[in-house]
Amino acid sequence: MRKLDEIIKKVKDLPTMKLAVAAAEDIEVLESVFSARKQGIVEPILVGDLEKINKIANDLGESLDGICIIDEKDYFLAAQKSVMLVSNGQADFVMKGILDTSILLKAVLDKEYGLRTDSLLSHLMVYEVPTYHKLLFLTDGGMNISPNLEEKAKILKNAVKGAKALGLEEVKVACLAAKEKVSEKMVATVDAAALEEKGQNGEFGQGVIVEGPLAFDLAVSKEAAQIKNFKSEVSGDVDIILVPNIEVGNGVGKSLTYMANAKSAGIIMGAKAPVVLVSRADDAQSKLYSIALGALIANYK
Ligand code: COD
Repeated sequence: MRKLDEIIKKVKDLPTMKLAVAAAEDIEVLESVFSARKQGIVEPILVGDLEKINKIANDLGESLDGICIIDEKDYFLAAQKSVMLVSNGQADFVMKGILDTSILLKAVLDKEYGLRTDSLLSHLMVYEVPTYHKLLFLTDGGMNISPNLEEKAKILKNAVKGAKALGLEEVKVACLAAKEKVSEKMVATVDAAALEEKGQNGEFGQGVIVEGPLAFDLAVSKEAAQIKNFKSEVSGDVDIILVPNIEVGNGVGKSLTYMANAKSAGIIMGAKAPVVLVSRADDAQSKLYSIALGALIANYK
């Protein structure tokens, strides 16, 4: 896939998924949800301030007829109720509305009603970068702060699942570091080499090629690899970039968005259901891409 629109196209042919929206009273959140509903991608359940939801729908010229709304002004309770809709099977996945990310993540992680599994929850972004020939996954720049090797392996498994949900049969992974040689002083290089070995042992499944450590230029540019005489099966054709910590992931992602005009979709993987985690700065189209990504993964068993 080259464009995020292709995710929308793909998901339109799949069964409509029920989406619980936590604190839905936000114009761009509702605009994206209405658009996803019209395209048959989701049937929303809006949890939030009914009065504000009504007003926004009115301003957008949209009807709320046939849409289930749960009136809840408190953000913590809106997060809790939305997550519970998923854990009790009334919704297929959940989306962050106007509330703080941490409020929703804490509800998702709740031991009683949350959506925890044995795996680690992690953030996965998909970028459509004008200068790159295919969609690029980036993980984890949004949830796990400083993962150890075992956690990185779990984050990578979540990302591979996301890539396979999009239909990729062969998945090329670069484990990012500041250089290609392993240095005991740089834990990112040591972990990246260990992940490459795990990949060679088949830990991430068939058709998944993991290389590391790789600096960013070698991950995305075949020419850079040739100039540096670096032999690689993934250079210049990477699908997933696994970053060593949240700061690198956040910085790379925001650079793509603000300096390279990339479009993006974002999601939390590893829970019982996908969690659509949009940023307040995202426009309605970007939020729609994230909803479509969530619906695609919710459909993927
Ligand atoms: N996957 C599974 N379980 C987890 C995870 C995870 N990624 N993180 C925590 N847990 C479990 C723990 O094992 C524990 O049982 C419980 O949840 C609470 O753990 P804490 O105390 O470490 O977690 P919290 O509630 O203080 O914080 C969890 C957050 C995800 C909120 C925290 O890791 C965080 O703030 N991450 C960064 C989010 C962020 O600010 N992103 C910035 C860009 S959007």
